[in-house]
Amino acid sequence: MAQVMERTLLLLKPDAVQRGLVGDILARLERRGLRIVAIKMLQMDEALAHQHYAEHRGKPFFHQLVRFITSAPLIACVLEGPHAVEVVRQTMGATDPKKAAPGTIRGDLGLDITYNLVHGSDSLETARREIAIFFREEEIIPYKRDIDRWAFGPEEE
Ligand code: 3AN
Repeated sequence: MAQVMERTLLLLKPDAVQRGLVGDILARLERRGLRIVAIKMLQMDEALAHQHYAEHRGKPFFHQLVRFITSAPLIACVLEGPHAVEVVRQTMGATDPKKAAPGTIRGDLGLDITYNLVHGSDSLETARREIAIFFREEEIIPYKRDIDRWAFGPEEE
């Protein structure tokens, strides 16, 4: 059966970098079977944060969120695989780590709703918009792995 291949944006937020959890978090998603097709470290400035979090402008937590996300470097990556958007969201756990299920990234590693370690696109449409904020097309490297047929199922794309 043909697989629905998707790309999604994952941010390892400043708290993940500061706490030395980058490897742990990426390992969980790699072990799940997803393929990293782009990755970089950067520090977001206010303009980029406003663009990325445009949907939250006006909400009471917006300024705190922008202050946090711009406060230190983060890692941005593009992950690819069947149903990647849903798989990443599910592996992240609920937005509020207090409510996130054990076994998820936030449920295992987080406590606070602002310092919640990761961001993942919430739909395919959002993923396209968010990936374009962080990566130029030539920074995304399409490739196949020998294990893809074992991780993705018998047929890719
Ligand atoms: P998610 O990161 O799970 O997609 P969103 O997109 O609803 O959640 O929220 C984006 C970010 O805004 C969250 N990761 C969190 O840091 C922050 N946030 C969301 N809701 C709240 C809230 N009620 N109080 C404080 N911060 C919040």
